[in-house]
Amino acid sequence: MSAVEQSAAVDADENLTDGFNLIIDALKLNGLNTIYGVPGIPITDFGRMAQAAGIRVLSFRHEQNAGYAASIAGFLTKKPGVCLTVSAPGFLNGLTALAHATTNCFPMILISGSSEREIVDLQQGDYEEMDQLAIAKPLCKAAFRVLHAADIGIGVARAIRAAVSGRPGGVYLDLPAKLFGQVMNADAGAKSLVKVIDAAPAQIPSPDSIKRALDVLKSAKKPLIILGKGASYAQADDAIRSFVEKSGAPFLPMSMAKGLLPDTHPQCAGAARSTVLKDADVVLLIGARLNWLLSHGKGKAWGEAPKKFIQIDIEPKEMDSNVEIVAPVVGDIGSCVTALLNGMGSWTAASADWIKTVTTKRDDNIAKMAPKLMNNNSPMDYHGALGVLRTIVKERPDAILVNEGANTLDLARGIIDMYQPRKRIDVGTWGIMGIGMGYAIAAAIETGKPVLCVEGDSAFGFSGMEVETICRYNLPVCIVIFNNDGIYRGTDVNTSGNGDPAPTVFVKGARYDKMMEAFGGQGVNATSPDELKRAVNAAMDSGKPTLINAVLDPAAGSESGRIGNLNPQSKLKKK
Ligand code: ADP
Ligand code: TPW
Ligand code: MG
Repeated sequence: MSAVEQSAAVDADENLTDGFNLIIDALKLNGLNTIYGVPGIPITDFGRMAQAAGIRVLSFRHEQNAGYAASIAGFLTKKPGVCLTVSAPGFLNGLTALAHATTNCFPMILISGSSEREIVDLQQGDYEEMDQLAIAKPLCKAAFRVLHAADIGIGVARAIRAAVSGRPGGVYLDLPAKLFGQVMNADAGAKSLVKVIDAAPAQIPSPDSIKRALDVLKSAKKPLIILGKGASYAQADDAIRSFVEKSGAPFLPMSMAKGLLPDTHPQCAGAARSTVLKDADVVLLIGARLNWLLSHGKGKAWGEAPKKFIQIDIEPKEMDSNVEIVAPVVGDIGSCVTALLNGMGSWTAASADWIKTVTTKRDDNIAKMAPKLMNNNSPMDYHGALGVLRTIVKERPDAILVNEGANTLDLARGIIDMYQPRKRIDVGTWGIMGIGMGYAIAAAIETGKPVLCVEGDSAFGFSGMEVETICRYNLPVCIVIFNNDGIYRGTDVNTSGNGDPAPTVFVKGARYDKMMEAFGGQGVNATSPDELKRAVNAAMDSGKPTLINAVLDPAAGSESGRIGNLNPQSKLKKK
């Protein structure tokens, strides 16, 4: 026997542990107490053992939904959300969510079982063979593989640090099947575990960058503060609010930053978006990228007036990504905003004229919208249905709102005011369909708050099977489906004459509420705003899993909601 074999040999009397237990211990040691996943070879027993050891294991119907759940758990808690998948196909199903987490700067760890290295690397056709590590790498922030039980502690620690430090993102952790059963001395195993100290260290901005930013902000006649989902994520709510209020500047919340300060705050410019983007002279970005969602900081939406940009972000490479940033402030948002606040001294708030222009515009827009929101049409239009939901969210400000669709997304985002931080979660940077049920489940699990999902009928379809999961765990989730018979609208016709439906339309008069009833939840068919209001309130009061099929006029939507302009157009004449 060689020395290595000798040391690996197991003494019958020795106190032992194994890969299964070490992974569980490593997760628990670091406060990762929830796993979202789908069981199967080689992780079925791992799920059972994790559950027995006190980890909450949420078993989904599809890995993509489990992955989205983990990603938003990361956003809501600042701890990496954990998703657990089986090899090859399960891994690939979870990978979309890992890429989504990375794109959205949410901390997440995708843990996947994998086949044996020896067989995968020789491409000998193992069960669910795939070189998962190589495939994951370009789609996430970091990717690691653990081959020895003694390295599990380090592997999990590296995954956690990579996910939450600096700009948060998705991390892949590859665990080959053999690792789970690997045995080692229990004391040595316990010693090999790592409790990560200060996983996301504060990143203090340089004093120069703070001074520069304050000088630029002070010079502004028409300042604007844009709050992004990085600001929500940072959980620096009080500092942000104090800073915004002291500055006196109007603020514009990006979708998932709504509620950081209430949408009804006197400085909120949400309903005067085009005015503030066009006319502002100094724009301060806090945890928001100048990507497509902000028209890259240039072009028509930003008007003719020259602008100076100040940007706060933890990622230095974000600066100057689209336009020149005259005052980059690199650091974590809590530290940066606090430093700005401390440096403000006796601040002269933004000019009264500018605030008046913005609030007048905002109040006009809100007044114009008001009567539309009060209609009681049947079948419903978006405004009638959303008018009701807007009031319900106002009355229940601690509920979490999940929102996806095209018209259903754009109109709900504009109409439903949010009052508290991190209460609105939606399609994010990619405008992705399919986050709905995964987000709803994680929001209920992580926060214990009631969840209201406002879903386009198409959007819902991407994750609809998870209504069974919602019923199985008896979660306080109320799903409202804006059923307009299709993608954008239900009125398209196929001009070919072959009898197929047009590509964007679904079965007319579908009853999604019956899906919920199939699993013992509450299903309701609502045909008017009054019925919708009653059904949502009943669901929120009872906390029972509920699905409301809200019957919308199939002609109510427009192509691609608010972003129809992004569709390429054929220059040729239609035949
Ligand atoms: P939105 O879509 O709301 O505009 P983005 O996802 O584009 O927001 O931008 C979020 C930004 O916030 C990212 O550039 C990310 O690096 C940054 N960020 C995330 N967390 C922090 C933090 N704690 N401190 C500083 N910046 C952060
Ligand atoms: C993963 C493309 C954008 S919006 C949408 C699709 C399919 C559905 C819109 O219809 P819905 O809403 O939900 O019924 P409404 O109110 O306008 O009728 N695949 C993915 N992501 C995206 N964004 C698409 C496709 C898309
Ligand atoms: Mg629809």
